[in-house]
Amino acid sequence: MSQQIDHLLNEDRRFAPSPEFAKNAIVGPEIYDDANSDRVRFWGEQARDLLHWHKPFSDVLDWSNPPFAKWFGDGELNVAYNCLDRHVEAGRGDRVAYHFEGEPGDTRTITYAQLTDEVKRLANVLTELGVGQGDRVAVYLPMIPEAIASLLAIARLGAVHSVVFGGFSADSLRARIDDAGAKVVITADGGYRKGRPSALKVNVDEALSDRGEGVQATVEKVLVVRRTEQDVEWTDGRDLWWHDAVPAASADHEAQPFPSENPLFILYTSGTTGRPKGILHTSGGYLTQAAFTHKTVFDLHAETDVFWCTADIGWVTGHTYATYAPLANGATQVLYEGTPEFPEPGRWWDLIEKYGVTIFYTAPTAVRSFMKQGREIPQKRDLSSIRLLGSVGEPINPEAWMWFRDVIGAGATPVVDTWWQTETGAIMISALPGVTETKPGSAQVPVPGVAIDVVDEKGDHVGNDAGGLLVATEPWPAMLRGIWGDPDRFVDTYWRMFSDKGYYFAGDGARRDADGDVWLLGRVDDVMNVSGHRLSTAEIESALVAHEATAEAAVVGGSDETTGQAVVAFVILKESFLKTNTAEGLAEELRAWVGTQIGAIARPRDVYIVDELPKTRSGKIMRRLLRDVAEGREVGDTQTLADTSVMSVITKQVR
Ligand code: 6R9
Repeated sequence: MSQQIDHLLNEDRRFAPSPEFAKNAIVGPEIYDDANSDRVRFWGEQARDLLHWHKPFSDVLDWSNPPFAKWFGDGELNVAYNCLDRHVEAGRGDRVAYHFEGEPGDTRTITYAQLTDEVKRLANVLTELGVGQGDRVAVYLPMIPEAIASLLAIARLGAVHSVVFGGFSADSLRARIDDAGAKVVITADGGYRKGRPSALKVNVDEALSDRGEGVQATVEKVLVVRRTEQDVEWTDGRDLWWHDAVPAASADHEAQPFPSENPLFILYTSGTTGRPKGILHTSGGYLTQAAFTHKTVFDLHAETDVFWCTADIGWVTGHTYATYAPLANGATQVLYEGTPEFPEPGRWWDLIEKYGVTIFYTAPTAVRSFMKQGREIPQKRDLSSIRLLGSVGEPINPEAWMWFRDVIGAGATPVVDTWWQTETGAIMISALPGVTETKPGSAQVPVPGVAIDVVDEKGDHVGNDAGGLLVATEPWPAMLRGIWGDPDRFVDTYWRMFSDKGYYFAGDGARRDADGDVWLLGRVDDVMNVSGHRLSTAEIESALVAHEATAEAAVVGGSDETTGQAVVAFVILKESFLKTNTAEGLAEELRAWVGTQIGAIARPRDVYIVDELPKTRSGKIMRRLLRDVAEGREVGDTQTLADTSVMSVITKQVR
């Protein structure tokens, strides 16, 4: 990491907003003073300005029982009403909500009026299926308009969605369905990826089958979208087709108000243990900060902009910036089902040209893979509609930032690097494009109304030109309200570390430069970041040891040119298996195994078969040393190892 820090500290390029951009910007520099003068008043004003409250709130923040916050606690609203009906009622029903493009090239233009209509019908169907306030509904869908409609219909009923990424396995889906106690699952026969129909319904069937002795699935109904027309198994009485149920339902549905703190969604994310955490978000605070950051960080002019966030709804970025925030702000978006490379590497640029995308929000891993393919590909398209670029998911290295600005942004477009997490719900650190002089590679400053700091292990501010841990020092509206079903884990994971100060511990390392701007340096815990997706070392280790051939396994994140980090596994095999198989064959089998256990994104790039793992005297695996091996470095200090010769054996076996 020290090499990386040196590199970052030498970064002295600066890009001030152009006068034209600043002149037309939604907000100016005064917003910081406004927010800093009284943070709580400021958020109260944002909530009133940006949202419709069925019942106005009088209390902005209740922080009397930290870390359990209540924002706008006595107010009532309906999240879907805010995203849909109010725009239609204000005469904006004909505005396009989504330009949808399927991977095979099918398209649909969906206006706010049409989406509202579809959501009302679906809300009636879900009501019929017994879904009401507080019930959990699992969503396992590709990036198609029905996915967006599902989230909104569930929210409309005051129920709670739990989206499971379509790339996750049946086992991962089962664990999430069970943890949340979902009553209904919404899925599709399949979706299109890389030119092929992938199967989804079959995973739902598997997740709901074979529950074992005495284990009752909570799922009563499965609603199935027909997308690929592949054959599916059918369970009568449980399964129903979307195209039978939804069009036949009434399009009359009045949105009821729910308390601001009514749960909106659970989203599972990897932590430092093998068990994913169900991050819980609620309604009013989440939607306020989502809408506020979308408007200010992306300088949204809703009448003219076309916004495209490339994230899948399986991740928090797809929740906040491909669904809730843009809809709350009445924006027009692009929704694309497939991968950037299909049918050929310029697909995304074609979409930008075709739909006149003005604001483009994606991940550094995508930018780096486009860099590899060469600038000729985007340069063949007309990308002149773009006026703002955004990055999220992992640190963006200065070279990728510059390439993004130069090649995609014609050397003139502002780039905002936005730091946030599933837990924070919305953007926390970012430049404001009409205000901030940007620096390639730095997320820079907290957004107005958010208080963050970089501190040492005791929680003391490190000052400028120093590194430490990133914390939030004050509650923020979109903050997670807990971990589903596990309040102790919530307190332990995020609030124990700096409990005397009451700070939220983000799990990221960061540095302040001489100006006090923040540079994110990656996770400080056993969480990896592969292509912007969070994966836990423990989760993959437990998948590996679940294979009959594995005796022991250790997983680390090794740096990777394209994906940021890559999963690297060190595995000790059971003797008996080595007698009948080759090490190479078993390594390949284990890679595939992790793919089926968790999902393709978790599949290790490398599986090294070794005889031993480096352990301390107390038996802890020293991943730091394995990371040195994975990255081809000189192995660091081995003094605390129980057996100091282990590392030379491992190094030999790997090379
Ligand atoms: C939104 C999202 C969160 C983790 C976070 C950090 C990394 C996200 C970043 C960034 C540097 C950025 N991260 N954005 N690191 N610069 N702009 O990605 O949520 O999937 O929960 O991941 O991603 O390490 O802690 P999530």
